[in-house]
Amino acid sequence: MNLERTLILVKPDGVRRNLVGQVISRIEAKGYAIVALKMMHADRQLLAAHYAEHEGKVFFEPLIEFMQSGPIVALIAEGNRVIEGFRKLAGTTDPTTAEPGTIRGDLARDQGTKVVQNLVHGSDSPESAEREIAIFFSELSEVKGN
Ligand code: IDP
Ligand code: MG
Repeated sequence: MNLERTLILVKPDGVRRNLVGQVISRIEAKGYAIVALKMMHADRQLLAAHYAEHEGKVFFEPLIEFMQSGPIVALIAEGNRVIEGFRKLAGTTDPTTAEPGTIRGDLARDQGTKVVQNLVHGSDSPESAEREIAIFFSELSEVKGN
């Protein structure tokens, strides 16, 4: 067993296009469990922490702005090898070349924008998952006072 948790986001384009249900359906149909879920409006500070690895890249500012352009849905999915499994379900970053059958390959395309709008985020490693879950679901890891 390699039971893992991963952070998944439905980005603002996914919420705007009413694709939240389809994304969740694909996660559930694959057999992963959704163990936490919320709709929220992410602020700059949270997004800068989440995307810290991309600071300084040309698409960083457009990415942070885009991610604040509307509500997002954040969820934690759990299952054996779910980190790798959801990345496969999502497809590659560029939706133009993402394989048909994947979320990005079936439902997204290049809109010619500065930042690629590709509907979903999924953690890329156990370390990223732990870090990102702590950022988006800090209420789950807060140490309870006595
Ligand atoms: P990932 O979401 O597939 O893990 P990352 O490389 O972590 O891709 O990039 C984070 C997000 O930044 C992507 O999902 C996409 O929205 C955007 N992005 C990544 N690379 C580019 C690029 O070269 N041009 C425009 N936007 C990009
Ligand atoms: Mg990434």
